[in-house]
Formats: sequence, C-alpha cells, structure tokens
Amino acid sequence: FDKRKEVDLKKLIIPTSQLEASALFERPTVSLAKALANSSTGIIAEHKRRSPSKSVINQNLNVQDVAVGYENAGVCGMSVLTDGKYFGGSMDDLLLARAAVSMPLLRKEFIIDEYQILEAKAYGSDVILLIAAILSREEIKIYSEFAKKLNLNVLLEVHNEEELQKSIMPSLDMLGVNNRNLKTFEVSLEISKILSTLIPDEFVKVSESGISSVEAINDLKNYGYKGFLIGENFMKTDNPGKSAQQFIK
Ligand code: IGP
Repeated sequence: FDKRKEVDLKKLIIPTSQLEASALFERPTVSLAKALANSSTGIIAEHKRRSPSKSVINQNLNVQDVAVGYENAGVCGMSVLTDGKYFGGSMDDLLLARAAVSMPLLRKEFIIDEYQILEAKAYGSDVILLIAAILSREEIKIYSEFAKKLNLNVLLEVHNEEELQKSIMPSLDMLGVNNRNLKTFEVSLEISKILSTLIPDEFVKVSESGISSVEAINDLKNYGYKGFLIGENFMKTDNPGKSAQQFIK
C-alpha cells in the first residue's frame, strides 16, 4: 500500500504548519449532512476521470466546468477524487473545484493519516471520507474526531455488516454503503437495502456507486437513504452537469 510513501513524501514538501497557515484552512466550512437532510433530491455528484473497474471514464473535461455544471444542476454536494494512481485525480482538482463553487465538497481519498485531513481542509474540502475496510475502529475514532475538531463532516463508508458494526460512533455524520464489491467490482443496490435497517437514525444514510436511474434513487429513498453518490453515470457523458440535472428535475 504505497499511500504511506505518498503521504510521507508530501509531509516533507508541505509541512502541516504550512497547511494550517493557508487561507482556505481558516474559512468556514459547509455541512453536506445538513444539505442532504434538507434536500428532496440528495445527489452528491462525483468528478472521476478513470477507475480500476472501468479504466477511462472521461479525460477531456475541465474540473471547474464539471463543478459549475453540477452546482447549476442543483446537486447537494460534489465528490472530488484526489487519488492519482487509481483514479487519475489530484489535489489540484480539489483546489480548482473549490475556486469554482460554494457547495459542499468531499475529498475522495484513501485516508490513512491525519495529514491528509489537514490537507483536505487546506485545499477546500468540507467533508472527508473514511473507509472502514482499510481502518481499525481506533483509527476511525481518531480520524473522525480530528476532522470534527476542524469543522469537517465525516462520511464513513462500509461494504458489509461487520464493517458497519465496527464503525458506529458519535463522531460520524453520514454512513455510506458502497454498492460496489471491492474484490469483484460488481455492483448491487441490494447491499444498501440490507444494511439500511442496521444504520441508526442519527446518521444521514448515503448509498454509493452503481446508481444510474431516478427509479433506483426513489427505491433507495424507501429504505431511508438521503444521499446518493453518483460518479460514472454522469462523468461518462460529455456534459456531466446536464446529466445530473436530468436526475433532479
Ligand atoms: C461513485 P459510481 O459507480 O457512481 O461511479 O461510484 C463512488 O461511489 C465511487 O467512486 C466510490 C469510490 C469509493 C472511489 C465509492 N467509494 C472509494 C474511490 C474510493
């Protein structure tokens, strides 16, 4: 897992003191959890150029155009992939999106170190993702409490019941069920339905991956879901904002 090396290298290039001194670090953040709770559509639209399961999705778009398109469509928030190796994203993508829109932004990353949480805030993120499959309960606790102190929202992602039971704690805002099986890359919305009854009501429920129709969203709403994280379905088109708009009207 070479994320470790990547993070250690970044610490040498931009020390934490410099992140904390940046202008964006001091700004007031916006809450995605609140935006979702107050929305009837609940869409979190993602910027994703490629993925391990699909290889190229879209290499030709400008992240700022995508961000403005999503915001004009009326989505609740935007997820920006910052992982370079598997998803072709970067911290610059996050920074550029932040400069273009005021809606809540989620840094989509494999977080394994507090440094990445400081970095998320300094580059304009309002929300961090924590992935239960790669973290212990203790790590989830440390990172989520750290993020809360920085006024960031926390979205915790699970794939199964074991990960969910391990992760439940008050420092999380949103619980996301990833419909994509990490080993086979297959997607099935059934897992969102199965786990929905096990998620306590105080958390905003988010269904992630493989959502490609308004019917699917309406179906998931019956299981208590308030947030719907959609990437590929929008990004595979020439105009992701317009594609998102068709899900909202
Ligand atoms: C979006 P999709 O199938 O709509 O493109 O999925 C999002 O859920 C997916 O990109 C994702 C992801 C992740 C990517 C969910 N969890 C963790 C990287 C890391």
